[in-house]
Amino acid sequence: MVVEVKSRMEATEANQQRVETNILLLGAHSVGKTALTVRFLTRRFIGEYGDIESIYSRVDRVDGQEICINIWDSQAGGKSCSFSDKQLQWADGMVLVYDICDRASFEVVRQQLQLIRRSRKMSMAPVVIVGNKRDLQHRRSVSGEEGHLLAMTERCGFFEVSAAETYHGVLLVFHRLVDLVRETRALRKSMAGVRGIVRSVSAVFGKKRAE
Ligand SMILES: Nc1nc2c(ncn2[C@@H]2O[C@H](COP(=O)(O)OP(=O)(O)OP(=O)(O)O)[C@@H](O)[C@H]2O)c(=O)[nH]1
Ligand SMILES: [Mg+2]
Repeated sequence: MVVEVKSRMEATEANQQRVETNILLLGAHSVGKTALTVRFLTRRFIGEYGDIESIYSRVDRVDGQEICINIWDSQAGGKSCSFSDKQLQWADGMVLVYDICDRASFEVVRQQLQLIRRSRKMSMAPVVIVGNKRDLQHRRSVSGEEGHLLAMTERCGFFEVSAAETYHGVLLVFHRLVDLVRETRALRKSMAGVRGIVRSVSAVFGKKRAE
């Protein structure tokens, strides 16, 4: 079951102009998906989190535009890398999280990326990869370079953060993804415009040739 939680901010600031951005958080069990979500929403790190899969919302102003950021904090089944079609259909962009101390969780992100790139809707979708638990340097098993390389190869954003230690790094992750979603939407819109022009021009010239 997925619980939908609307923040107080969103409830009080109803606005027709508001743009919705749906962000899906994926990654293996215990990498810190809920910790990152809670940090972003409340600026706090609680330490232990329940196992409820939820969609949360927060309203932010980015470049003067009000954006309602909906976050689907998914629940991982063990080291499983699966996710549903429903989640893919819902998402505008994704955050793929691994734990820098857990190599298996990095492999889960790699597999999830492959599955995402193979799906029709998400093949070009914005993705940000996050190596979490940066505070645990002494237990690191995935280097920053490896994370960077994967992100570069797959055209993704990349951050290493600690949900336990800082709010700012976590804020950058979500805002970077919101930016990427906006860029993708603008690109799709301009491509649709060009396709429209091409259609009109071919209709006119096709007609002329037929006359
Ligand atoms: N040291 C450290 N611990 C963290 C950090 N982020 C999360 N944790 C801890 O890691 C454990 C798992 O965090 P969760 O946020 O519940 O992980 P999750 O990915 O949501 O796990 P599932 O919902 O079961 O898939 C908790 O004990 C957190 O306190 C971090 O940045 N540093
Ligand atoms: Mg969780």
